[in-house]
Order: sequence, then C-alpha cells, then structure tokens
Amino acid sequence: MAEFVLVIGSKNYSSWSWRPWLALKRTGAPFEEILIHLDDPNKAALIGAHSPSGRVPVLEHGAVKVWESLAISEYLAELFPEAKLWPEDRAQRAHARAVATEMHAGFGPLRSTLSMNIHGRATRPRDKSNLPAEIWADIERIVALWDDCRRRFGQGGPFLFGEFSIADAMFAPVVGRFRTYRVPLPESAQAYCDAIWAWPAVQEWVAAAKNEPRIPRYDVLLAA
Ligand SMILES: N[C@@H](CCC(=O)N[C@@H](CS)C(=O)NCC(=O)O)C(=O)O
Repeated sequence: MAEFVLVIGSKNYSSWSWRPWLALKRTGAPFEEILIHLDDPNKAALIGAHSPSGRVPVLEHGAVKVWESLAISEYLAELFPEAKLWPEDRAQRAHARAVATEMHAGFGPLRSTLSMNIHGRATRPRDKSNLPAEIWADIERIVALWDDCRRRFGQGGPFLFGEFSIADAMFAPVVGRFRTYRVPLPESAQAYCDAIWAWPAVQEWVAAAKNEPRIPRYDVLLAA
C-alpha cells in the first residue's frame, strides 16, 4: 500500500475532494487514490469504511487519518514545507488562510445552486439578471477577493499569492463552476480562472472526470 491514500468522491462532482488532491499533487509525493462514486448504492458504507464523518475526502497516512479538506491540506503543508503550500511571508500566509477558510466555511448559496459539474454546461449563462441576489453577491465577493489578492500579492506568478498555494486549491472548484454555468467575469478574474485551468494538475483531474458516469440529479441544475 502507498504511504499516502486519498479517499475521494466522483471527480466530476466532488469539489471538496478536488481541493486536497491538488495540494497533494503539489507536494509531488506519490499517492494511491480510492474513488467512491457519489451515486454508488453502497456509498454510505464505502465512505463509512474510511471516514468518521461519513464524508470524503479522507487522507490516510499510516495510522494517521485526516478528514476535512482544509485539515488535510494543513497536514500536507506541515509534512512538506518545501512544497510551500502556504505563502512564506507570515502576513500573506494569514491572508491566504483567511480566504481559504472563507471558502471552506462560506458561499453556501453559490455552492448549493451552482454545484460542481466539471463536464456539464449550463443551457444559458448565469448572471445578475437570472441568479438569486445572494448567489450573485457570493460571485461578486469572490471576484473582489481574487482581485485584491492578485493586486497585492500576485506579482510572483499567476495565482492568488503568485505561486500556487492552498488558497488556489480551495478556489479551483469555483473556477470550474464559473465555466460550467457560463458566469460572465471581469478580465482580471477571467485571467485568474484561465491560469487555474491551465495548471497541469487541474487538467489531469478534469481529464479523469470526463470518463466517469454522470449523475442525473446534479445534471438537472444545468437546465435551470
Ligand atoms: N467540510 C467537508 C465537506 C465534505 C463533503 O461534503 N463531501 C461530500 C462530497 S463533495 C460528501 O462526502 N458527500 C457524501 C455524500 O454524498 O453522501 C470537507 O471540507 O471535506
């Protein structure tokens, strides 16, 4: 068995699985993946065999088991300091943790209505004219947050803090949602989305998601 085992959900739909998977990829450590399809009739038992919370992702590292996407990412940041999963500067690191946590704890309206569906395409663009106000407010907050990070901390590369960090892993599924639901974005936010999408680890996950069975109950959101 590999030293690291990451238990994840369907790649097309499991946004929480994607985040620590990207962080683990960034470390360069080899790992084994256990993928549980989110429409598997035995899903509860399959996830329950690994996860005390009944949810994925879960990282298994020998006797250590870590669940919750952000906790897994923090564990990896501690284990692999050379991967620089957080910015080196303390103030920037605090900012990166704040935006990552804001993503982890927030944006409920956006997450539930525009659920991740990487290879789905909305039948029409979603914008201010047809989205509930609280979802548009989430989108505006995310765009403002990205813009602020890019302006203040993004000089060293195309990501929120220049180099790739856990903050980018936390927002990658939002980039996927903006593509799926065809959300119009200002130029700076679109440039950030393009940089995330071009990242090889993102493309690797996206390619794998294409071959999975679709889950109809998520696909109905595309036509709303
Ligand atoms: N707060 C958790 C959320 C985990 C979560 O909700 N995972 C979903 C998949 S994306 C899940 O396990 N769902 C179980 C199910 O569909 O039964 C985290 O950050 O890891």
